[in-house]
Amino acid sequence: MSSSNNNLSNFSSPLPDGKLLKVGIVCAEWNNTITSKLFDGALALLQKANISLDNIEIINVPGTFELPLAAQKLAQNPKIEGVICLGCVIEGETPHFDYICQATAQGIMDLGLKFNKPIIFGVLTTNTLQQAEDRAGGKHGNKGEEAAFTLLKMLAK
Ligand code: DLZ
Repeated sequence: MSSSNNNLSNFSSPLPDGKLLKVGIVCAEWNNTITSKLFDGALALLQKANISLDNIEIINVPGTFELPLAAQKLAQNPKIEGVICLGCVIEGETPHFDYICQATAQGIMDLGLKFNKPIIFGVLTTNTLQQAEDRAGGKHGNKGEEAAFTLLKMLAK
């Protein structure tokens, strides 16, 4: 179901408790006005789930394409149980959108399977800036919050 029919910040199940968890966030700087909101949403949700700032490792990377490499660095740490990857790719005039989205999604999936840890795809892939704003704390909720909630749900299984 598309996020326009399904608010990203409305969760149908209770928030799992994360008190004993250590997790990572990797956030892309490209489209920073959007990714900073995804980051704020993810961080707030993790803290609401009782994860202290000391137990959240944060890495910033230049763009979405660099997310898998930084997430791998975190995933290699046995103390880190899962990683949230945050980025925003907006379609432009050249085919960069397809290359970045495909490579990043594949890289993130491969990492999760390789390390047997949840590595969450908190990446907006939109046609317009407006669509990204709508999903970064706008009318369709916040993809960063949704990614953090997904991580907690996967770790609670
Ligand atoms: C190059 C590029 C372009 C055109 N667009 C985006 C984008 O919309 N979102 C994003 O996160 N990153 C973009 N990048 C940067 C790439 O992810 C990567 O950082 C560069 O290709 C590295 O040279």
